[in-house]
Amino acid sequence: MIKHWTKVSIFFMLLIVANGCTNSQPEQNEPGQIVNRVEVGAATPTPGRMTSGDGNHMMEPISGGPEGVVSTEKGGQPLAFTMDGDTKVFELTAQAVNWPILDDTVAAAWTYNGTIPGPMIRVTEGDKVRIILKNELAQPTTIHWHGIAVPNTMDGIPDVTQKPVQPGETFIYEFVASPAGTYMYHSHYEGDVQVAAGLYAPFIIDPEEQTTHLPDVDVDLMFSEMLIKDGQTFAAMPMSGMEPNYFTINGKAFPNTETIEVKKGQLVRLRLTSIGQFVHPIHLHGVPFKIIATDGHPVPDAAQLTKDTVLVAPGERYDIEFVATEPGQWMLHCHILHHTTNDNVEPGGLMLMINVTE
Ligand SMILES: [Cu+2]
Repeated sequence: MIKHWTKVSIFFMLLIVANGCTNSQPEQNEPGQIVNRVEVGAATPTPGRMTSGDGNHMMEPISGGPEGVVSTEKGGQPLAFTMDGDTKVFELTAQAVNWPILDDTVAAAWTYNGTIPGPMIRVTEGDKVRIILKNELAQPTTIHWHGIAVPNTMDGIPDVTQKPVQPGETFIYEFVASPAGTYMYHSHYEGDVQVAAGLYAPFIIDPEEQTTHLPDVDVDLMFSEMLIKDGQTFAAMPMSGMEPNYFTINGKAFPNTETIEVKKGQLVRLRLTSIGQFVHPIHLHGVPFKIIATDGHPVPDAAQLTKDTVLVAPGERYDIEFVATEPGQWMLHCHILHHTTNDNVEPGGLMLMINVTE
């Protein structure tokens, strides 16, 4: 009798196990998800560390690169990639450098690949991309793909969607680039310090099929701020004692900002991006412009405002276009006029020239 019940029990146990197997879900292996390359931390209910918890930490000076070595590189330049099957593979190294924002003013900076902004990642909508981040900073970091529709595990929020990438560690991000538009990538670990220190860069996704007129000149401009006093660099922020005294376009303050060269009659697209912690009403001299995209998304023709000034708040992108009809040296600048100074001396900061020639 006992034997019989044992047999019945085993039979039912096997039935339950078999049933469990047939009901179990197949393993998810969606494109863009990390595939067992790096251990990803389990999600926790605590919010990600967007700001420094320790107030004193924010006030510590940024540690620069090797003493006496000042970068001569240009920021925001297109990053080369290699192909792994149908995936475009990009490599980024988070590293400290000494970054000149003016001929006589060098900031201590944390960067991607040694420049402010970091290198531009530019791909086509639908491309599979893999970004290998190596952290050579003295502290943890992560990357957030601002505005891009990435899988949650690729979103770069420390202790929520991934473990922070510790000094010396490598982390692999992988996703399908979508939708088309003007985006950026930046640190999301103690962002108030790390973004201000220079960990930001442009990310452009071109549409698969170009439906609008392609611009003749296409320039991405990232606005930020810095606080440099007594030869030390601090993370600028809207907080007493931490207010910036330098303002940068693509990592440089006027007159070291890039001059945009344009031929008369050319269509110019400027991708205005505020990555710092202050709002910047950007004003164009000479001709009005149309706002053709907001935060990466195209604005329908009938809704495109014609303006000469557009307020770009932290995190926002405005793609503006205009035809350069008048030859001359035309200025683009922030209209909070303190932002056009270098350490309180005018002219400086958020200004650049658009040189229109015949
Ligand atoms: Cu401004």
